[in-house]
Amino acid sequence: MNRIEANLIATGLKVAIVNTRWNHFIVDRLVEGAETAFVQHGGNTDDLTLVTAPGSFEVPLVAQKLARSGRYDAVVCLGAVIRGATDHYDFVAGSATSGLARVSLETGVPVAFGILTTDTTEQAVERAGTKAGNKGAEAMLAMVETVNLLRQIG
Ligand code: INI
Repeated sequence: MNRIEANLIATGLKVAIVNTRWNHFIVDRLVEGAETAFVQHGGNTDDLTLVTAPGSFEVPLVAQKLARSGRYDAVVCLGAVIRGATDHYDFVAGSATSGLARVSLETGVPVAFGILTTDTTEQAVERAGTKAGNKGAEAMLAMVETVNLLRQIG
């Protein structure tokens, strides 16, 4: 069997990060996690561009513009939609999810879904660098791997 697997070397990659002003006290931790993971894997902070959207609902549109620009190898989207905080949780979380999947498939640029969707603020904090790891770091590494994987497939 032929196998294609990618490494996690971020050297030379250019990545756009989209974050949100909504729930910034949590999302800031995700951004830190993403940046740290990028640098730990050989990336240069100067190759990261951070773009701030109002809320998770707006993230797919911003990600689409960044992906279409041709300037980035991947777009890492970071946010937090917390059920307790809104009646329209399902709509915001649902459109962010399907919007980002669409952007990735339509543009061919890897787009990470690093938007936390949780019932409580506590659960979001746990996933932003405390008890349950840092989903921003995971999203960044998933993008490094995906970019390298697509390059290997050719
Ligand atoms: N946006 C978020 O990113 N997280 C949330 O938890 C949230 N809540 O709770 O409503 C939220 N709403 C704003 C939304 O993303 C849009 O910015 C807004 O609806 C304007 O289009």
